[in-house]
Amino acid sequence: MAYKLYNRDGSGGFVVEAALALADAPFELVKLDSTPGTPLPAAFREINPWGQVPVLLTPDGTMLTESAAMLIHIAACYPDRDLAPRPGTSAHGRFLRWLVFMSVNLYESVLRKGYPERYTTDAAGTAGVSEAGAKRLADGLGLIESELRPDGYVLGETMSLADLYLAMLNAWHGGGRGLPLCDAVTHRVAAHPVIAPIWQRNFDQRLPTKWGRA
Ligand SMILES: N[C@@H](CCC(=O)N[C@@H](CS)C(=O)NCC(=O)O)C(=O)O
Repeated sequence: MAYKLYNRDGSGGFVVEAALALADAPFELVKLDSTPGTPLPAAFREINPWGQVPVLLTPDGTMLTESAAMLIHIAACYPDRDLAPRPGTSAHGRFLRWLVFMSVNLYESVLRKGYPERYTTDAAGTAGVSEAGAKRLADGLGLIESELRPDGYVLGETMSLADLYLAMLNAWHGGGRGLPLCDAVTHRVAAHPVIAPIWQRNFDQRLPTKWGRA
């Protein structure tokens, strides 16, 4: 039995697809006909009542939403692939900290930037919400930047699924904006031999920076 991943190119399911590929897990990708930055077709609510991608159906048919939950689950299902530190260690605590930080604070900031009308009842105030979302994303990436070491990854010397998440957020942020260590991680993730084709299909058309090939 295989996993089934619902996503649209350029959206947050990128990290889940890349994690499944790193795990060498069998999966089917269901690509929705929808453009990033727009609401998904109403019919998709039959699969996810919250109306968002990614959605992951596990081999036993369990339906998961929340990209961070999917990454934690995949890492736990494939412990020999070293996608995350071993549960119960301090390194795993740090892995959870940064993954949840990025999911709760930074992914959410991207949504504020892209869908500001959801975050205010003031129709005249959407530009401000969008601007504040962009600033919050920049601030959060700046915090991660301050913790990174040159040639390092989110957890130190070893790449983990947290770096895939950082790379995706930083690519959405744009790159070349005073975050050289985040940019370096993004380039290394995008150039990873297993991830590169997935990255290119998701982001090359959509984003001006051709990550991984600078
Ligand atoms: N907290 C969710 C956020 C998912 C999310 O915001 N997905 C976006 C695509 S990147 C989406 O489905 N946008 C369409 C919409 O919100 O209507 C997660 O981490 O998976």
